[in-house]
Amino acid sequence: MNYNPNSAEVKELLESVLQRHFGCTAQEASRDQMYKAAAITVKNLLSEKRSAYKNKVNKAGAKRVYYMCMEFLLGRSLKTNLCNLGLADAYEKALDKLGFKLDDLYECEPDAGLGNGGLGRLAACFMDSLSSLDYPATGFSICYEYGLFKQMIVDGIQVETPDIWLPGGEVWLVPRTDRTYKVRFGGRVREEWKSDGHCEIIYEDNEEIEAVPYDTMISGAGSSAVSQLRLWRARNTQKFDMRLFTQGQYTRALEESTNAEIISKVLYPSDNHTEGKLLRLSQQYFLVSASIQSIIRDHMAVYGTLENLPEKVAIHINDTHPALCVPELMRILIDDYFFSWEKAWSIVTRTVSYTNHTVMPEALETWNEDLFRLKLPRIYMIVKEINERFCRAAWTAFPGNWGRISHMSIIGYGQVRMANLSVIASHSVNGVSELHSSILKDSTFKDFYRMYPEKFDNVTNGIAHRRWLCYSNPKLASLLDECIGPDYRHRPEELANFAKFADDETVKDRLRAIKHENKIAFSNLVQTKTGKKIDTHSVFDVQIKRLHEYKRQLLNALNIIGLYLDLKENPNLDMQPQTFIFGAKAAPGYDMAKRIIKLLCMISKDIEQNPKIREKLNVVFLENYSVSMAEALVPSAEISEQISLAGKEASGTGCMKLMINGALTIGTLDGANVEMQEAAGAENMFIFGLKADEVEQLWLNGYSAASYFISNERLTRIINQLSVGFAGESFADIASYLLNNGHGVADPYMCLADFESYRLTHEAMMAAYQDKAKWNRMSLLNIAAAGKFAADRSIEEYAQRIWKLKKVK
Ligand code: 26Q
Repeated sequence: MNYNPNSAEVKELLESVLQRHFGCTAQEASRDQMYKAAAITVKNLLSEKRSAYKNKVNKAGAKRVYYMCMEFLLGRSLKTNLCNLGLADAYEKALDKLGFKLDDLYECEPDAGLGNGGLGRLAACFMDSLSSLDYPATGFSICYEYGLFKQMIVDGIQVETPDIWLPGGEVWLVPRTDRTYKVRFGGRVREEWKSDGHCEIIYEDNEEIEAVPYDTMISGAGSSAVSQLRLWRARNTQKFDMRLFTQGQYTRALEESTNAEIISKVLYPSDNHTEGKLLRLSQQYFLVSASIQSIIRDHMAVYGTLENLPEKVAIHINDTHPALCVPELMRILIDDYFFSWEKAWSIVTRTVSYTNHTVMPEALETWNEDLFRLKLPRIYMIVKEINERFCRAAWTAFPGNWGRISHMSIIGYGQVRMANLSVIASHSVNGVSELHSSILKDSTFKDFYRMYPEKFDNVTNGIAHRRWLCYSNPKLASLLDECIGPDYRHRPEELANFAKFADDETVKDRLRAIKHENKIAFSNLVQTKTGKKIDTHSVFDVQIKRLHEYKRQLLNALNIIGLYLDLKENPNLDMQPQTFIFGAKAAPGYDMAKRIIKLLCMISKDIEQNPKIREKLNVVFLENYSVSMAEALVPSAEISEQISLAGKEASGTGCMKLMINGALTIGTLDGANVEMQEAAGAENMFIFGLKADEVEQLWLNGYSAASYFISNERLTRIINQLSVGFAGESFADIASYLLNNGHGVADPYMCLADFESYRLTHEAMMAAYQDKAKWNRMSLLNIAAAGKFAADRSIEEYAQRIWKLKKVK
């Protein structure tokens, strides 16, 4: 098969797909039909390429990784695939001949929003690198009918509507109805000893749900590998009740058949927070059971034995959400293949590895033990046995130390603790930045670290730099091509060579011109979408991420209110015009997050009504922030806000996307910021605030928000203004949250403690912005230092140290 069609061949492919799928010619086709035709041709090409690659992997007997994750935040696929495959030119020309613009077709594609934020986007970036680096990989997740909700802002209030992505997104999926598996829930289990000495597990009154795979192909850039992402959809196995059907109760028969299908209906829209919902547990087991069955089937087809599983298969659990992989694999090895417990445990623990993505206590998953036992009776028996054996081993390691052992056990106080299960069963446990990994060792998993120090590792996160730099910021990419050659596209560490141009005035001028062009392009986009104008001569100050108290959008707002008051007092104040741009979704049930969105929107509205202030200060809250919106915005950003309370943000990856596009960071020493500063040099970043250990200390000594309020006159005025409000709405509730929260602690994320340091640093940043030459130099050096934060580097580390993979070319 020809994986490299020229424009004439592409034209033929498109015409033939249009004819076959839509019965129309290119002249008759709508833009949407042409987008679908293009997607189908690319999908076909990738399928062919994938099967050739799979044959090679099988022949070589190469080890593969299976990346298990409840979320893959893919965004759009057409552009990445065409660019990765080097086909964008051929498609552009072919479409030109047919009367279409490739750029218009890109806009027809809905985002595949099958994730909340960082964790899901990381999974998508990792799949890209795995393919590009020729590692055999499969991702497993759920084919949610509705991805992350769409956000509308109505009078400053977030309103959620369903994300109906399948009509435009389905073209990328290949349903494999020939490869379905059954997943069991509920009922009872009985053990029955057979005359040949083995024990049979009998299931009674349980529910069976069918898992149907929908496969999508993930291309690599200039590689022979194509990875597969397998998304499971739930289907009812109980057939129609024909009796009801013939009695004319047509709709009731239908209703009953859709019951099981709610499992893959919708993505839970909260991140860094868990609620022990039964449906979520069902989703997790559904993903895990179908995926493990699929892995075993494929492995048996090639090797005919499971003895060598750890040599040929790595299973990675991305956070604890798919941790049921452990008991599910045990179940199959023992119940279906009759392995002894010891043998099965040895296989499982050499196969499974785990990444932790958070240390926030409310995000560590636990399940009610009774609920768990009722929903997953056989899995519960296995988890209980794992726990008993673990506790015995821990007793040997820490004799007599009951406190420590009960803290480490999987089951305790009526809860099943998924993080403990994950650590105990994995051969590798890693955090996602240096700081985060050391917090895991020193605090979250301290006791486990003493018991199994060799398991603990760090792999700092990275981003798909081709998507986030080369494809979304083509002007900057061409400048880099000219200066350092195109090798950085495959070897991101080569970006370091760009530092040689730090004193080259022509290059720096061009860098600045590119930033300005990107600002104009983004502001035009906002104008066509919303009618709002952004002043392209103001500095673009950007905070884009999920809305969460610990990320402190509120700290940013407090500083903005300070500037607002300055301008109210003195409208002629000599000040660098600033536009603060926010993009953020709040979990639907997270009231404080929604209040903060409202605050930002009302400040924005208030300023709009104030022509004098508007000249120098603007706030833009972008509705429905998404991967595609990030791709449009990031190239235009000049300031990157990474201002979480130190010790709370495991890594952060938005910071990397902004850095590689030349934005300068204002941030705390949290997550990946620490390593960004090491890479770029302290003189090229704007670091402020408490450090993680200082936060810890202040917390232990008793944090008093009120003392900052009283001693800082500016802060007093700002917080009083919250009560007065903006555009007619008071935010006294937020003022009291900061000062004397009725329940819990006032200002739990210490906005007030970091305020003054943040304000001064922001001011210093504005001063630096006045010196254009200096600013451009810093921007250039940030780009040059961003190579470390490419997902290619992260994946090489996982592949070599954790998964022990070899490339198959
Ligand atoms: C769990 C149970 C029930 C419902 C929802 C959840 C759930 C869902 C998503 C819990 C957590 C998440 C997502 C967490 C997440 O995105 N964490 C981020 O991961 C990034 C990649 O490593 C890091 O860069 C961020 O610092 C971290 O916040």
